[in-house]
Amino acid sequence: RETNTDFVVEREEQQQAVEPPRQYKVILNNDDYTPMDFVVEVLQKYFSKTVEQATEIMLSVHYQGKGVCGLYSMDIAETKSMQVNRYARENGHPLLCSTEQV
Ligand code: TYC
Repeated sequence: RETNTDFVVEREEQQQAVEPPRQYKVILNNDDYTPMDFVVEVLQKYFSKTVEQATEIMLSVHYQGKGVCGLYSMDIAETKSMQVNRYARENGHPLLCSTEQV
């Protein structure tokens, strides 16, 4: 018969085994050719940024070399990165989007 104490020990073991989901940064990299307006459009379209937020991130990438668009689980981060790279290529721009584990 399961005693109340057994139940508590079992719950503690379960809780120790639960790890927080890993997060991944989606990164935009600077280049010399992608138009600033296109980068702002990408940040609004794929990362739900306002035009003001998107402009701030775009300028930070332009001056610092790269910048974070958002934090997501691995599958969402990789999907967004692939969608951005495909959209950029379809429009003839070299814009590179990548992911990094936090
Ligand atoms: N450096 C680009 C330009 O001067 C703008 C740019 C910003 C490109 C951010 C890529 O991820 C990027 N037109």
